Amino acid sequence: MSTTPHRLWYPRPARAWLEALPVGNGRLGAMVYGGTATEELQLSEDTVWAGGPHVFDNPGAREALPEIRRLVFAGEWDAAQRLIDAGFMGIPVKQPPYQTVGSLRLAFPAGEDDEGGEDGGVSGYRRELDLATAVHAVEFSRAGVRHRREVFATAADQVIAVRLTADSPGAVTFTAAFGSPLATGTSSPDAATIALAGRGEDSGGVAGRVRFTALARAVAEGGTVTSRDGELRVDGADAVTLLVSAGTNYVSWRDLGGDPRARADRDLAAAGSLTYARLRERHVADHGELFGRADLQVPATAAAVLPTDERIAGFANGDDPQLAALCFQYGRYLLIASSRPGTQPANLQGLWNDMTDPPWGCKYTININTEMNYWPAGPANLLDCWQPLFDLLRELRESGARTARDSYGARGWVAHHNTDAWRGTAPVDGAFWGMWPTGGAWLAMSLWEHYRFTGDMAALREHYPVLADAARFFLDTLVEDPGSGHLVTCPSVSPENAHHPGDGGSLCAGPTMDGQILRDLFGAVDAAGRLLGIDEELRAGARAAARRLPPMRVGALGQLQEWQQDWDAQAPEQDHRHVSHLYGLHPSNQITADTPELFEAARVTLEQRGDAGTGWSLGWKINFWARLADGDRSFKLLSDQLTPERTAPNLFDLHPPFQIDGNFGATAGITEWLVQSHTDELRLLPALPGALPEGRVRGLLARGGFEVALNWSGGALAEARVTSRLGRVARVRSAADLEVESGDGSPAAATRPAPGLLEFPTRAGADYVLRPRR
Ligand code: FUC
Repeated sequence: MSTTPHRLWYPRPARAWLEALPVGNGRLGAMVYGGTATEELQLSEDTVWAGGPHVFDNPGAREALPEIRRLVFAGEWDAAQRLIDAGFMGIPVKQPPYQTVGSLRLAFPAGEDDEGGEDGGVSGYRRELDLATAVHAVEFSRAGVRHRREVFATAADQVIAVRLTADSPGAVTFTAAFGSPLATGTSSPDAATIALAGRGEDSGGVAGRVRFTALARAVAEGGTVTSRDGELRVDGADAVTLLVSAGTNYVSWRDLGGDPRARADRDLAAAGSLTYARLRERHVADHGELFGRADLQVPATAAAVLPTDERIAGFANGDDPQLAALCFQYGRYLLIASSRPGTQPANLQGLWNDMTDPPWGCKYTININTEMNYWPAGPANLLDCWQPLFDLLRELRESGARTARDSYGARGWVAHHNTDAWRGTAPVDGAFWGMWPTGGAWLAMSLWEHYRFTGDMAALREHYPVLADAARFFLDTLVEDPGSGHLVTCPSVSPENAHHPGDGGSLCAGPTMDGQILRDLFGAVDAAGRLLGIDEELRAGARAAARRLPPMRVGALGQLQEWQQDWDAQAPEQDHRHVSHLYGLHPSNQITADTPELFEAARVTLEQRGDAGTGWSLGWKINFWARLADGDRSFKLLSDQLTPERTAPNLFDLHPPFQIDGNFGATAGITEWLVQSHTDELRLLPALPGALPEGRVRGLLARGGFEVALNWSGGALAEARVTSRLGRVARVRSAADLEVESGDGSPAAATRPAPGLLEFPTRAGADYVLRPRR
């Protein structure tokens, strides 16, 4: 099979933001339109937020809590909701939004054949984004001159670089200027540079205190460069490198003491000391080091050469399976571009945002969305990209300790369903959506997942306090349910779903998802504390509390109950997009083929909910069906996602509107077709869709410290190569009966403890080749 390049391409410029293509270095990003007469780089910087450092906690919350609990247990949900909305919600009740930097716009002289402002006379146009190099390129001819423009955002040198060239001398002429809804001024600091200064807006009574600066500097070969009153002019150059930098005063969630201009100046000067060729080389190497760690190849059909938007429109025809491989790599590309060590985590739109008031504030919704963003980090071999989430968690431990103390009188830390640049942890958006205390705990499970993939004890030691304090909060706040006697969260919700009509119909005690998350959290704290040899008392408490959590239950319809009570059949929204109680199926491992009744109930639940949903809801269902070992149904959910209704021309997932979680959910789901390790066994091709009979993948990571490469053919495993990083015993499951030898050809000592299970010791650093027994 020849290697298919991973590229998005189009025969015309973008006319709208969702046709433009994203580049990003984790912090600084651009949406590139690829125009010929004009070009727009719509810019984002991940610390440009409205508002400023702020304490969101409601001072009356703690006093209101006993009565809120009483009302919830009494089934007086509407009254409970009124009390929560009046006295428990954060102040203000909405967290401030992430905001756009603005745009850098280039204008080129009109083409000779131009009529009525259209850029006529252009031929041979193509724009593309190469995911392997993270370079955007545009090529076209006009008036006998071939133009090429490249754009990339480099993490190695912290700028966006634009290179404009033409195949005839003196043919590069343009003006460039910044525009921004948040501008406080534009200027020309020197003869080759323009500057934009701006400020984040006030929000809900919180003063806008983020200040930012963007700079653009032209370095021309031949021709002239001038800058006046915020406009840059390049005349008759052979080639031009345009460098864009940006800085803000954001140092951390409670420190705005940075100097935006100094940051932007420093980055521009450093990048400006390198040639374009060198900047590009450093960028391609840096990106490639991450991107190249994994690859998925399936045979390309004729449809694979079509423009990307046509491929999306035609995916339902079933003749373009390679688009699934492109989606897999696009999610990896987007995570690399929006989440690098030292940056903010990927938000609801990753990094890219052209609005001052984007949907849901483009924040961190942590009742599914932010978690989903990071599902690919382990399996798709992007461990480094996880770091911003761990930094966020370290900070939430601090801000959430105040909420735990002031709103609940508890130790530890808590975060509800949403957070932001200011690390807000109080409940927000109203009781119906926001009264969910388990968001921080779910997010914190990523720290334990990191250990499961890496076995990294130093990281575990560093992360442990976040996990331990998350558990302490629940040890202090779980209450005994007067009905069931179990230890439950109260008040809580099963994210965003109502069990009864009425204002307070979402409020409840001990929803199934909370029990599942806390079972995981307590288990992780117990296991981590044991590995580190610390905290025996906390561990014992966590074990005891875990035993008293409500069990998962099968309801009258054969479904997994979403709540302790069998309310599912009467819930007002039977097809609700959240399927929170299947957390136990994915991402957790509490529901597997080893718990057959729950496994079947999870399947029944998914059938009852139906396949329809928002982009991220479909993304989660791709993963659910893969865990249920139904590759065809899982593929069908990807197909439902890959329609013009749910996927934009630029392959951004649509809620709608654009929300990036669906992209990451799809990438994670595709890894689940090929390799699963949630039970600490390596499952090879556990859910291979019939639509992908041939293919190969390399670089997938599995829990236990394994890296896996696979070839398959005729829908069956041909060969697997397992690299052991930690030297642990490998337990491998596959449909075929396998035999194993060491990568150097020597036999490996394997046993078959159960049908379909092969077990063998490994050495750290060694490879093992597995093939079906003949
Ligand atoms: C949750 C979801 C919505 C949306 C929002 C950002 O509230 O229920 O569908 O994704 O997050």
